[in-house]
This record gives sequence, structure tokens and C-alpha cells, in this order.
Amino acid sequence: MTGGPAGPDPLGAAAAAVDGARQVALACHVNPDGDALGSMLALLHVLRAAGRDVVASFPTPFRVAPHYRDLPGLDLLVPPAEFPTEPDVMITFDSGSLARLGDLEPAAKGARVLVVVDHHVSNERFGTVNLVDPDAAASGVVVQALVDRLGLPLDRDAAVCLYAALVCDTGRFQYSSTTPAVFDLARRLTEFDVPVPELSRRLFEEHRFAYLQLLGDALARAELVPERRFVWTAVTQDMLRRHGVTIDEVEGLIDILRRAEEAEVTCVLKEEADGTVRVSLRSLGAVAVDGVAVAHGGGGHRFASGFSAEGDVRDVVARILAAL
Ligand SMILES: [Mn+2]
Repeated sequence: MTGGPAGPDPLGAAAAAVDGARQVALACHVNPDGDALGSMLALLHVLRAAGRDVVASFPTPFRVAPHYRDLPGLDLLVPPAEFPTEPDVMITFDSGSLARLGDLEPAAKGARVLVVVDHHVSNERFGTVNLVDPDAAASGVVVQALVDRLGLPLDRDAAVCLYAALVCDTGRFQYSSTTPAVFDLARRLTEFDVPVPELSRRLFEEHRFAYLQLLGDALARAELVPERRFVWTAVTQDMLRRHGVTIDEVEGLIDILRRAEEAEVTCVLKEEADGTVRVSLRSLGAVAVDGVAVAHGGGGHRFASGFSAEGDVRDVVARILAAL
């Protein structure tokens, strides 16, 4: 872990901040993924069980993608409008920058103590205490370390949430982030009656039929640039309307497209309702894709990153190819 201004022991500093807090306010990044939600909810469960005053939220549009709807504790979250404006101690999860906190950014700036829990190498270390471990497979791994330092027990709900964080960010124990420590944590979590098959199906496999048809459409339109070992497709508002699918449901499309044997880098562009293009990039490992994301105001990891852009999807693809 790397220390912020708080000193050489950020884990100890974070635990001390939580121990001394009147109220702890938890927030993860906008359009949260399984790690963001899972790591935040896990700490929510642990602190509630310890009788602590704790509140949790994530930014507008305050909507959870369908495959996360079984995560225990979503009903405990408050809308961003009800989040404290000047939290005593605030903890952010999986958020590489203040901007990723959307309309909760002012709360982070107004917090007396801000603890940043993350594993993105691009993390801007915007906290009073920065618990940032780029070697951690998931933010959930960092949360586990914090819970251990707090001396608080996990319960079943917290274990389910941490397990979701772990499987989402390791691609079900397939990505290069899958270390022995990951399996150690998974073993520990599955002692708590984690419903592994149901969770796996809900997180990774189950989709509405309408999504499968949109997927067929998106795959049919995909383009391969063989000389660049690059494959991409776009999901437009028109496609979403035609199939009756929401943009949140399309998150896993890139994991299908990246199966193309000819491609090193995979790119999915999603057109938002306001015309902004949300870009996701994945690399098999030979090409770093975080640079192009950071250059466009986004972030991520060397082999998985994303950003938002303006303009026509073909222009955005051309810019990416020029930058890679
Ligand atoms: Mn993560």
C-alpha cells in the first residue's frame, strides 16, 4: 500500500479514522461494477453489524445494472441527495479520481477525513488517507485488509459481497490478477455459505433474451482491423431502443467480443442518451490500454480501461488506433 500525507501506515491510519468516526459515509464510483458495489457493501455490512453509524451511496443515476441486483444490502443504500454533504469520515471504493464520484464529489471534498480504498494504478491519491494497492486483484481485497485491521468479523452478507468483488475483477479467477492470495481470500469467503452457482449465473451468464438479440446485432456489426490486431463494435441508442435494452445491460458485451482470436485489443463503444460515447478497452497483455484512457480523462488498469468521449464512434475509434 502507498501512504498519503497520513504517513507510512495507511491501513492503520484508515482503521484509526473509522474507529474515531462519529459517522462513516461510504461511496463508490458512478455506474458501479461488481467490485465497486461489492467492496462498499461489504464494509457497510461489517460496520452495521458492529453497531456503527454508517451511510452508503453512489452517484446519479443511482442505478444498479441488473446482474448486481442480488447483492445483499442494496436496499440499505441512500440516494446521493441524502448523502451527508460534510461527512465526518468518508471512504471511497474503486474510484481512481474525484471525478468518478460524480455528484458525490462535493461530499468527498467536504469530508473531514477522506479514505480512498482502491487498486487502480492510475489512482490520483486524492484522499487524506490513501489505501491504494495496485497489486490487489480487487478493491474488495483492500477492504478485507481494512476489516482485518479493524478487528471486526465478516458475516455472510459481507462475504457474498466480497466474493462478488473478487470474481468480477478477476474474471472468475481467470485474469493475470489471479494470485494465490486471491484463492486464499476466496477460500475464506466461501466458508460463509456463499451461493457460488447462483451468484455466478446472475453475475456472468444470465441475460434477458432481448439482450441476446442485441448481442447478435452488435457481433454482426463488429469490425476487425487485422493489421492492428484490434476488434471493435458499437452499441448505439438506436440499437438499444430497437431491442428494448438499457445501456447498463451491455456491460459484459466486451467479454464476448474479446474472444476473437485475431485481436490483441478489444474495444466496445456505447452511445449514451446525451450522445456521449462510453469507451471500454481490453488487452490480452501485450499492449497497455490505460494510457489512451488516461489521455482522454478516463482511467483503469494496464489491460482494462475506459473513458468517455464526444463525437462520432468512427472518429473515436480512429483516435484510439492512433494513440495505441
Ligand atoms: Mn476494481
